[in-house]
Amino acid sequence: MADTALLSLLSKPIIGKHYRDPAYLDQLRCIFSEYGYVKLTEFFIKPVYESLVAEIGAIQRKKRKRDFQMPGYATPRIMSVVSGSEILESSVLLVTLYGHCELRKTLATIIDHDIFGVHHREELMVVNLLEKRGDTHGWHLDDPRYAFIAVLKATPNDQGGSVEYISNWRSLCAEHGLGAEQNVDKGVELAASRGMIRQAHHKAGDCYLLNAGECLHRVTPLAVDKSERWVLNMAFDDRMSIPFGATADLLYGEHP
Ligand SMILES: O=C(O)CCC(=O)C(=O)O
Ligand SMILES: [Fe+2]
Repeated sequence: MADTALLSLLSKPIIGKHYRDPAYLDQLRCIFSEYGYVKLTEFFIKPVYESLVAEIGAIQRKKRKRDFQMPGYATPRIMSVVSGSEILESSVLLVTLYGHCELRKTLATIIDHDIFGVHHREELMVVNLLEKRGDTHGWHLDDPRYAFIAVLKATPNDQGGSVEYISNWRSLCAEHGLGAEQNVDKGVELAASRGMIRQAHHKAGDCYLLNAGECLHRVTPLAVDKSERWVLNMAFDDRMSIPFGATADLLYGEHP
């Protein structure tokens, strides 16, 4: 994107004006505080969203395929990824958006806490692509607490690619003596038997905010051939610096 076009795009409001309505923000804050998840519809104004789609379309050419079982969680990662470091090297738009004051202020209002960007080159911002039947981003927690996700390509409602999440996962595990990041299948079964797994589906253009450090979450396997789901995940935290596990490097780091 040319510098002048970028400047003119990002010097005006970038987020839909309903996100400046205190009553609406308050409603979103309540939902997020109760569930750890809130859908943000028509979040970016159209020209910003369209530039985002074009930018991710270009960036996705750098994707790397992944197909493995994540150690610890013991859940599948069958997907393609573009890491934070690749995005940092190639997209002024995304880097500028990540630090954008209006974006951070709006998210902080919904989270009800100041937020910081994260200092992990691979994990501060990533692109995840599900591209064929069976592709899935299995159950996990993120290292940073808050994931702001923009959905750029989506599947129809009944064809997989839905987000499932378990609110208060860490407390559930603590209550039952389960490791929150180890062999999560048992805890997921327990949550399922108690009706604690929530599901959300998103169409292209939807965004959502997740307390990804507390809610175990996954994206269900794509159910049909020739379907695609693309997301951009921007990570934030209310702590200035945070500990990182090995999972982000395994998924996004440079290895064959
Ligand atoms: O694709 C999604 O909606 C979730 C992405 C996610 O969980 C992640 O990037 O850690
Ligand atoms: Fe995640």
